[in-house]
Amino acid sequence: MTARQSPDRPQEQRVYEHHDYEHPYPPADLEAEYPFEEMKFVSRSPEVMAERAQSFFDLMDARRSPRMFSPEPVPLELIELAVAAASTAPSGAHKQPWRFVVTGDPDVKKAIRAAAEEEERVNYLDNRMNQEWQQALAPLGTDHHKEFLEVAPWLVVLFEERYEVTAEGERRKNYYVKESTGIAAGMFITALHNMGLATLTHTPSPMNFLRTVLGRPENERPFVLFPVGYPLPGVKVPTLGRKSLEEVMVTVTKPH
Ligand code: IYR
Repeated sequence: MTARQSPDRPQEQRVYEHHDYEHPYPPADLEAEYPFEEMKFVSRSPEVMAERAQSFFDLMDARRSPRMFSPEPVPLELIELAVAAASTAPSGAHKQPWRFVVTGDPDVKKAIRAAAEEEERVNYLDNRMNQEWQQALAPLGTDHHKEFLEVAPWLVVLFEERYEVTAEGERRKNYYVKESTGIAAGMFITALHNMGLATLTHTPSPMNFLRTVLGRPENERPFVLFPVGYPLPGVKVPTLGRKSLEEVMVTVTKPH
């Protein structure tokens, strides 16, 4: 379908075209100092929007987190594209305070597995996770074995960049680091799922060992570890429902 035949409609055809802002953005003096450009935006018909909304929901609703991965190799280019997509995430003051550290090296993966299993042994077997926590995990059946850390072709460790270090070695503050990195994490998972790869949001705890094993600097703190690859054929996942829309969304119709 060419752009001309597309059912998407041009911006000018929207019903509500104008609003005269009292405080237009950007103010002229700002635009004189910093570069601005017109936002590109694809305007779509309600029918096309509904179609896309439904198919995106269907896609996302089919995402699951396997705990056994296939050793089948995955081209690094796919991981790079997922990271690039994740890195389009909005972030505090546009600081993009994240780093995706990627390894497929068997020795690095082995070291990560060993350290993660050691921590988890304490969590599960020495009850560092209290009873309530362990009971909450019971339906998932997780334990201290983390074999997937060696089997999955790629491990991607997402670090939050607590502060930036400039080329001159000076510290610059980052803002809303956890929120920004969390959004990037969600977009990474979405990008992987959309391209046909699987991942598990894994949080070995505590996970500071990842900084040491991966040789990352002091300003980076591990946020989440993603084994990435194909699910082991036939792998089982817990039968889980999802909260209904009524449980996760509230519409407010008048001021309180
Ligand atoms: N970090 C442990 C425990 C664990 C905690 C939560 I919350 C989970 O959703 C799953 C596992 C582990 O990785 O096994």
